[in-house]
Amino acid sequence: MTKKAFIFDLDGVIVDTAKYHFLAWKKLANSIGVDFTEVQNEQLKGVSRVKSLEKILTWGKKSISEEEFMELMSLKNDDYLSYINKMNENEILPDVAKILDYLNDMNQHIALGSASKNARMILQKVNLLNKFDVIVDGNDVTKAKPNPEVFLKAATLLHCNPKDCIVFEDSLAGIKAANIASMVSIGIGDKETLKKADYVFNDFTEIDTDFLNELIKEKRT
Ligand code: B16
Ligand code: MG
Repeated sequence: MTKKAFIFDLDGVIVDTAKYHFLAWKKLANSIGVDFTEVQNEQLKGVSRVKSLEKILTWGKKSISEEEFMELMSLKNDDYLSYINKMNENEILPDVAKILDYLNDMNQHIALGSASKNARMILQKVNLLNKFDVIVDGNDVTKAKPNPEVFLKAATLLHCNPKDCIVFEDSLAGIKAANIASMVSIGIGDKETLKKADYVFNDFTEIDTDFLNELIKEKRT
């Protein structure tokens, strides 16, 4: 049987760092007189740091110099890292570790496909770094999700056909990227937001081994 590659997004899938991104962006935006809603925040999920700030500036109709742009990105990241530094294994989302172990026991490939430049540090903090065969993060790609570069790079590194890859994602941008790459897309989160996914679950506690076994066995042409 062909070995499948299970590609996990990080923020919002393995750990709930999405809430820390939200807090840090909100604080930064407010400091320059811009505000945005939780609904707008959905558009920041899965997209790069640069793209996120560009969106916030567009929402606030602000234009700033290149130098200020770099300064704001660094302020946001410093604030975000203050949350990350306090993370530990207790912040791994329910049943994620169990599913990683099961896929490992079933001898499947396991990869990370994240837009975050802080991905390795976060995995280290929650003690999951050694669970991944391959890590592709924001330092390895030039095109942000919904461009499928991050997932295709993981597939290439694992010598896997994209059709044999399964992506777990919490963002609409990430689901679109998986679909464009012809991978199986599994949304983790809200059914309405992620309706473009092949399957959607609220969280990993809803995913059982029967479902995983089906994905492992499935032959896609
Ligand atoms: P950083 P993911 C993404 O991670 C986040 O969802 C997104 O909100 C963030 O802007 C992006 O990483 C960049 O993160 O500032 O740490 O480089 O969901 O693709 O794992
Ligand atoms: Mg995410």
